Formats: sequence, C-alpha cells, structure tokens
Amino acid sequence: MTETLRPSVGTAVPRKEDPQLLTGKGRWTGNIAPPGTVHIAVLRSPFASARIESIDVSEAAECPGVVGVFTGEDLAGEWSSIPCAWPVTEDIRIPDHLPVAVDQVRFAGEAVAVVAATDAASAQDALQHIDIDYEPADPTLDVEESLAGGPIVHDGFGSNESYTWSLGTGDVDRAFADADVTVSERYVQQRLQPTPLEDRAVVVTPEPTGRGFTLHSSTQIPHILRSVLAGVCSVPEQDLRVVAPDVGGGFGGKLNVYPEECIAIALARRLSVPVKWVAARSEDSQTMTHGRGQVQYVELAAREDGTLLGMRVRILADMGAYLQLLTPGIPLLSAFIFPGVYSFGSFAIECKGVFTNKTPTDSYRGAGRTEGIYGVERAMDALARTLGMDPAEVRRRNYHPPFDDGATTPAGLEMDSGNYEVALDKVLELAGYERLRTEQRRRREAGDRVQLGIGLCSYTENGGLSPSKMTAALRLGAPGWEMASVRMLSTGAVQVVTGTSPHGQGHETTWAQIVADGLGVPLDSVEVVHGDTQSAPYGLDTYGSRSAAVGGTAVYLACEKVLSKARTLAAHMLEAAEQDLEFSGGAFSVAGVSGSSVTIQEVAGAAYLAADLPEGMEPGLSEEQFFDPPNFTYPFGTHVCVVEVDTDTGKVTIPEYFAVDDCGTVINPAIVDGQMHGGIAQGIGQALYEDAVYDDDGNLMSASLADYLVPGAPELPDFTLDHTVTPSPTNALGAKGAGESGSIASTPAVVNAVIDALQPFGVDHIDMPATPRRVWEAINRARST
Ligand code: MCN
Repeated sequence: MTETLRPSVGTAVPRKEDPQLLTGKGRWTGNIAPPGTVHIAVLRSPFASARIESIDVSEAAECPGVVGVFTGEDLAGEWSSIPCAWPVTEDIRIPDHLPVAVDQVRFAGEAVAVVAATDAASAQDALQHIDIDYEPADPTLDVEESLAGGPIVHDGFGSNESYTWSLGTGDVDRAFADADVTVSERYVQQRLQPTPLEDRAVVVTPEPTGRGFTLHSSTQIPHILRSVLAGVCSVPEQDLRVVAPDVGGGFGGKLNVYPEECIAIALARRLSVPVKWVAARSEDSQTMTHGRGQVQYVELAAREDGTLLGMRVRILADMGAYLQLLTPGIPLLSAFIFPGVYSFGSFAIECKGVFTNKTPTDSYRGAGRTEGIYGVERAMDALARTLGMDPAEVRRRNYHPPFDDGATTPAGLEMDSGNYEVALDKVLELAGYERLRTEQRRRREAGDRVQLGIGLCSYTENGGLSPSKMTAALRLGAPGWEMASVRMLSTGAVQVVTGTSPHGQGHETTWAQIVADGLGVPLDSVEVVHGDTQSAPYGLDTYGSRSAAVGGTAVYLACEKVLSKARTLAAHMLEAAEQDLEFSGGAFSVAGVSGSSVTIQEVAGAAYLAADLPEGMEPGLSEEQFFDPPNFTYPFGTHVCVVEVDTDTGKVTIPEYFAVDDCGTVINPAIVDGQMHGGIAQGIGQALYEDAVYDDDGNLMSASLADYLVPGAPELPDFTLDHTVTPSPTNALGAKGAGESGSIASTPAVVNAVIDALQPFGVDHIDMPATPRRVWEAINRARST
C-alpha cells in the first residue's frame, strides 16, 4: 500500500478508476454475454405520425437465427405504461407510453416490433422482413405551431398542451410601468442529442433459481431504474437486481427508463434466456431523450442606471411525443433559476409543456438551469447594449449582495451562500478585461476582417436535487437523500458502498479521499462499490450535481460514526478515558502519554476478533448513513469567453476562455477542473455546433456523428480556470455541485461574445448554434439594411 498525502481532500490525487479504464479492463454492458444469450433488434417507425393498420411478421419469423418476432400487441400483457415521475400540476395531461407502440406511432424512431435471434446481425437482418402497413398523417414539429392549432399528437387530449405552470412574486406590471427602459427578446433553445461515448445497452439474465432477473444497463440510475421497471414490468422489486457496471457517460440521456429495458425483461421472462440489446449510434440519437427544446420570451424592466426592476418570462417547452421520467419538470428548473444571480423586486414566469411528434425531451447536463441562465444572461447583455453600459457593470450593479447563510431569490428560492462580485473581479483580472476591450477597439477602428468579441456569463444553479421535503412539494416523485455505508474490514482495508452511480465523475477517487481523511487511512486501502442494487439496496444515483454534496456527505458522516465507535474501543484497549484520546495520522494515543497508541487498523482487528470489547459493544466496525440535506447547493461564478469572428466567412473560433467558479469546498481540484472542461465543451457545442435537425416530415436528419458535430479538442481553446471558495452551509463538507456549472455558464458566454463581435454591424441577435452560415447571414442582413 502506498501512503498518500494527507489531508487528501483538496489535493489533486490521480483518479483511482483510470488504470482499469485506460488498460482496457473496463466492464461494459455491451461486453456481457451469458451463455445462451438471445439478441434483440428493434424495428422503428419511419413516420413521425401514423396509424399502424397492420403488421405481418410471418416472413421475419422464418429468417435464419430468429427465435421470435413480437409486436406491441403481442407484448401488451407484459407491461404497463412507462411512467412520468414529475407530474408538475394536478391537471397535467400524461399520455400512455407503452414500450412498443400498438396502433399509433408519434415520433420517427418509436418502437413498433422486436426480433429476438441467436445473434445481433440475424436479429437486425430480420427487421427488413417485417411488413407494416402505415397510414401516415401530418406531424406537429414546432412548439409555437403546435399550440396554435397544429395536428394533435394525442387524439384524446384535444390540444397539444400538456400543462401550464406559473410562478410570480411582486408586482411585475408595475415594474414595467415604472421602468425607464425595457428589453424584449425571443430565444430558442435548440434540441440537443446527448452523445455519451458508450451507447445504451442492456442485458437481462433470468436467475438460475427461476425467481427474478439481473439487469445490467448502461444507466445513470440503477436504483431508480429498478423501482420503475419493477412497477412497469410487474416484477417484485426484491426480485430485480440492477447493475450499472462501468458506464461511459450519460449527460442526462441515461437518466431515464427506456422501452428497450422493458422489452429485455419481457422477453427474458417469455423465453427464459438472457436477452441483450445494444444501441447503434443512430438509434441512440433517435431514441435517447433529447435535451433543451424551449422557446423563451424574456422581458426585463430597468432604470436608466441599469438597476433591474422586474422580469417577465414565458417558456414554451417542447416535450416531444411522450413524457419521460422528468420531462415536464425541466422547464420548472429553468423557471426557478431564471432570475440568475440578480436581486430585483418582481418576477413572473409561465411555462407551457407542449407535445410535438418528436423524440421526447428530458434532462441534459445543466437540465433547465442552462436554459434559464441562457435566457437571463442574453437579456442582461441586451439591456447593457440598450443602455450603452459595459456588460460587466450592468451585472455588477444587480448582483445579490454577498451572503453566507441564506438569501432569497426573486423566484422565492432560498440560496445557501454566494459572493458574486468577487468571482467577477477575479475573472476580469484573469482575462485581462481591459486588454481585451482595447484590442477589440483597435480591430473595430481598423475595420479588421477578424473581429474580437468578449462574452460574459454570471450564473448560479440549484445543484444537488434535494431535500426530500422540497422535491415532494415540487410534486417530484423521488426523494433527495443519499446513503453510504463505510465498512472497515478486519484487515484494515475500508469498503465504501455508495448509493451514487458515477459514470465518468470519479466518485471512486473522491469518496476514497473523504474516507482517507475521515479515518486516517491510505487512499489505496479504500475501495468504493457502486452501481449495484444488491450491494446498496437503497440509493438515488447520480444526476443534478448532487453526488458530492449529498452522497459525499453521507460518506463523510458514516466515517464519523465509524471513528466514534473506533474511539470507544481504542479507549478500552488503551485503558484510557475517551476524552483523553487524540486521533492523528490514523492512530489513537493518550494525550501526554508517550508510547501509548493504537492504529485504527489494530482497532478494526480487535472489533472483529471481539475477544475483549467494552460492555454492550457490537462486534465489527461498519456503519450506514442516510443524509437528507436541508437545501440545494448553489454553485456560482462568472465566465468570460473571447471569440474571433471572420466577418467574410462567419467562422467563429475561441482563442481564449476564462472561468472563475465556486463549488464550495473542492474535494479534488483535478476532477473539478475536468468537470469544468467537459461542461464548457458541452456548452460550446450547443452555442456553436450541435443541433438536432428534423426535416418537414419529422425525420431526424442529424442522427449520425457525420451530421451532428460534437466539438473535440481541435475546436476548443485551453481553458484558463480559477476558483473562489464559499463553503455551503448545507453539508458538513461545505461542497457544492461542480458537474454542470461548465455547461450552464459557457453557452450564453459564447453567444454573447459572438454578438459582441458583431456590434460594428449592428447585429443584436443570433440563434444557436451560431454556425458560420448563420453568422455570415446575420452580417449580410445587417449590412443590407
Ligand atoms: N467534486 C469535488 N468537489 C466539489 C464538487 C464535486 O471534488 N466541491 C467532484 C465530485 O466528488 C465528483 C465530481 O466532482 O467526483 C462531480 O461531482 P458533482 O458536482 O457532485 O456531480 P455528480 O457526481 O452528481 O455528477 C453529475 C453531473 C451531471 S448532472 C452530469 S449531466 C454530468 C456530470 O456530472 N455527466 C457527466 N459530469 C459528467 N462527467 C462525465 N465524465 N460523464 C458524464 O456523463
């Protein structure tokens, strides 16, 4: 064992999970193939809206290797509707969502039949021999047209509105009446396709005893998946073990319950053999829930000096054809965060969830909060332009003053801690803001072909979805606690079982750091077990930047319990009073008495030997902890993006990018920086490159990576990152979320920078992604008016 640095928390220790992943020893669902596995392929609707008149599977059933062909009707008795866990209003319309369509399809890609075969290629080949007679209808593809009377997606509902939800504080009409200036903007959040490296995959194996199943899935949420699938497929929850082995990214796309998981359970039950499905990239693009998908109408009212008086917002949210796990709740996350980091008197927002004949939308990194912060931060720049103020100054003027134990936002949220101006000043200094503005002036005066743009975004976000009382009040059908158990083994090694389910975030490292400090043990002696409902019967998995603040705190508190018991036993072993013991470097000693010490590993040995325990003490050294935090955490910061825009071609490049973020106490700076890098790259992707494009018939035209551009290293600059540290009072670690900040802050910073670069042409708006063509057209439109 290697002794590592102490304290471990706060140091950039290398990721414990990397050697296994980098040497090809990862355990991926797609590599799991129990003997006798049957492979399935799914036939998908080529129409966005159509009636299924008839299905003939007879030819497919005769194809080589085919074990069975199943339609929605064949399987109807195997399941109930896939539920939506966030019915945001009492009168929300939630359509039935069967894993395989029966008589109507509502988006291109919806499952209509399944082939099971002895190998994946045979299953795929047989799909071509299924004969379906469709009666196609005109689809509804655009939220504004959908509400204005587009073809109805779900006949029984009579309109395409799923729900209307609103929130208001203060007298917003008065604020607009009293305002010196107002801005009124319309922003479109295009749909995005989550693109984890590993496509979705599922393997369901019937237990040899004949009772129950083990389901391996490339999922972010093994625990939630188990509960929901148990209900949908009528399997007693205790008879369903869900394992998420190594998972190659999710970004919110794997925070869901998918038809293929239900199909695999149904067929494993029918055929009594292991059943496996692995998505093709294009299938995932079509069927993994899309992110974003909003049209936002944003109005600000302000005084002449830039002081905000009020904000009015309307969101039309594209739900797609069905409500998945959290679909209707995502716009609410936007609504609550829409006022951003600013303090002002009145706020009114209305969200409408709207059905379209497209892939359902749901969580995508920064879910809801990226959209909200984008809206407010674009509008703040519009206000700065209207007033002729510097964008940094208009932000500074309106920041909520510093607070370290609670402050209420215009949306009525109680935030934990924040100090926005410090982060702004630090990033402006880091970026050399004056230097950048000077260079910008020089290029403008010289009429250079390549203009410079500087874009800012100040953000906060509610990370760490919790506490349970609050999620219940929001009608979200999932609590917000997390659990951990910390077992010190008789050997002195430590096993941590966590309810979080990392899929790239590095919990094996960061939880081990918390334990190394908490118990004074070497980092290498800590093993972190996750992603298996058999090891951790309860857990709430990983999403919403909750794991450090909630799951990490559960680990920390479990260590405290272990240490407390160890202290009692150590006192007994040293024949000393507990209050006379000191604990340092992994050993207990009696204060002021030299040579009297016992290591925690020796204490663990004695705890299991149990030959001489204090009166009433149970053997062993293992503790479990549930932690339900009192609030969300509110990370914050300011990003500065520098762009160069070639005004002849419209091409945008990002030569420099600066960020100062505050996620409270940092457990591992290298991991946090990595999270920032990935998040910023994703935000740049939305701002400049990524777009889920549909044709007029509702076919997804961007289903392959040849058509959907995810930025890679060549498109990205070196990021210059720094931090401020404002601990969260909501948890013992003082940690706030770090996993989504990059994607929340970067999108508006980039778009604001592009518009800033185009000021010499009078361009005030550009839709995302700001492709060369869009930028070029905006310049030419402005030139010709
Ligand atoms: N961390 C830290 N100090 C803090 C906060 C966090 O060292 N103050 C560390 C944590 O211990 C953890 C990592 O940073 O190792 C991220 O922690 P946290 O912010 O709690 O976020 P989660 O672990 O809950 O991850 C969820 C978040 C989300 S919502 C998306 S989407 C996302 C993301 O993380 N998807 C990812 N990061 C991703 N990274 C990868 N590689 N792949 C994805 O799919």
